[in-house]
Amino acid sequence: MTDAAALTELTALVAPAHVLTDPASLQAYGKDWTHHYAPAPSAVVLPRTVEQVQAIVRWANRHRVALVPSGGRTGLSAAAVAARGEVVVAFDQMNRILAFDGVDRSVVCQPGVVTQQLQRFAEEQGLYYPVDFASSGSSQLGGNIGTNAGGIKVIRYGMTRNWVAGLKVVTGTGELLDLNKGLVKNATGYDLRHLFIGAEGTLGFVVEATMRLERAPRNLTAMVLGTPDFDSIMPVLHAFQGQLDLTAFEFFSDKGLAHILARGDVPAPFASSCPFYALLEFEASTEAVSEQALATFEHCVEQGWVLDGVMSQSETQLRNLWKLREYLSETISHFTPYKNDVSVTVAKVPAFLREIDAVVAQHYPDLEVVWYGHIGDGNLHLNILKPAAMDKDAFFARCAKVNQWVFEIVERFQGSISAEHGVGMTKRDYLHYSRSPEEIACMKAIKAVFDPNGILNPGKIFAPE
Ligand code: S2G
Ligand code: ZN
Repeated sequence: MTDAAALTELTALVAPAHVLTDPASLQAYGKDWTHHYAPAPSAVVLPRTVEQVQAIVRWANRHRVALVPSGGRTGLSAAAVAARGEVVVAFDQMNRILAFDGVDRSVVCQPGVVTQQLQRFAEEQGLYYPVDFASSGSSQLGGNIGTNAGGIKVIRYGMTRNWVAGLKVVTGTGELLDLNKGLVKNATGYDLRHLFIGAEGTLGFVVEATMRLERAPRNLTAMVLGTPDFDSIMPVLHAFQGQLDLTAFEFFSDKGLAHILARGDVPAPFASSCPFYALLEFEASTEAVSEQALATFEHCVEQGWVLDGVMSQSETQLRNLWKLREYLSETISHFTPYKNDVSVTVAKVPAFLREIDAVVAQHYPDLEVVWYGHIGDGNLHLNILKPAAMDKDAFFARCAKVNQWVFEIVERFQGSISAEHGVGMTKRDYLHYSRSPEEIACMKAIKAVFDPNGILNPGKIFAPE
């Protein structure tokens, strides 16, 4: 817990109104979208400048106070949860777009810029910021960079990492590093920016990011295709990838679709009901491309991989088809789902899916399992829904038991126990299934370089020593 004298000193570093200790603020700022840990910070501080962030980090070193970075609080691994009296450093007041360069197609942003704010700014310049996911309306760039956020366009545009041209970070000793400065080419030793991207605020806090933008896509068109089983989905991916430059390839199960249709505000893609659905997207830049897409659809039907399908004919229909996938996370959230976010190389997906599905069916015969994810990237989201009558802790304990079987399969397939949601606290006990002891030792050595007193987001990625 942070003592009164230290808090008085902290308050002097920022505007008094920017240190919060009331219970409502502690609850609101001390959490993310996970439900595993009760938020319990001792204070929340909202810096407005880089210099204030540096002063806060130096203050934390003097008083040995742990700091937890907080952005849009949409994280899914408890990486931004303050559960042990830490001080939350919330970047909501650092939310401005500082500069734009049309020649470099670069935007200089503060960490509190909301993802959707950057997407809209790019559109206003006739350009495109191509990292997108369900929470983009509230997630912040600093958090996207801290977790190397992925989402629904990775198959064509990659992860957040691919779009960071420059990064200013404040390290655990309070020093400011200005990394890569927006350069396209810079072969001058280690590219340190990539250490901080995906480090979940454990090596340094992002205080400014130079993001690259892409040309705007032309006439995006989506198809939703009903498939008879898991095994048919990957041949559909390969058939379409052989003919089109896909911007997305997602999947979801019939259970996922049922929850979406139960909302009553999203139309069904077509009349028939199928066990699984693929959602793919491409630029119908010419009539020939659209005809190729339809021909490939016919081929997939002939092969028995597809039972039914629809292609968007308008912007509205494109958006409605995407709602079938993008609304899933929010729609099932009130079932307090136990979430797994795993990945393997795309070639291994069919065999991997078969094994995981068998283990899940064996251990959760009585629980509802909802499958969806970015299957074109080899990334699957496995959500186990909590029955209303089941106690949350008992439910999480039961699901955690199954983790060992799920993660043993992930390890055997040389996959990742966390494809895009990060490690945080929810996955730190399983890190060894995807990272070797030597790798973990190197990561801890790097942590000691940038945060020698261990005040930056301790207990995240690695269990407390
Ligand atoms: C998705 C969002 C969070 C989740 O929908 O792709 O990454 O797993 C997820 O519900
Ligand atoms: Zn996802």
